[in-house]
Amino acid sequence: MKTRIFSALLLSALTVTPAYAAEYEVKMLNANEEGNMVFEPSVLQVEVGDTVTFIPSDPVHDSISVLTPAGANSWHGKRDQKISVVINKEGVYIYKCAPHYYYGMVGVIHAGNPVNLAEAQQAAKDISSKFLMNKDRLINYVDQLK
Ligand SMILES: [Cu+2]
Repeated sequence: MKTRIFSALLLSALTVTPAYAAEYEVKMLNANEEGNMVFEPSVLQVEVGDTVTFIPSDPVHDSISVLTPAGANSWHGKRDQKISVVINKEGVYIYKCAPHYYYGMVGVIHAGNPVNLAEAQQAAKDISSKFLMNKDRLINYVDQLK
């Protein structure tokens, strides 16, 4: 019993220690509770140094960065393939699925302070004006970061 409590304490200590870079997964989906053609989670908070992997859970999706903070890694995933990205700068990242861009299939990652929030808000407006559906989606995602 003592061992079990100790293990639980050790495990919780490890999960809150920032020295360990975390790994996150974002699913590329045809639909979920949020709607059609959607990333899950659509807004993801990470720390600088963490890795985000995009998973082709449903077919005909990809992940391509649209806006990244200055000096940050950008990415260009291939259709139906997994891609991992190290989030190396703090700020807001916006990415899209190319086949479903006009459906509003976009997502947001943010790390640390949203240093480029104003730029991200402007980009969200510009990008959303091109969408044929889910026109409020990206603006709502970015609004969550204020
Ligand atoms: Cu897609």
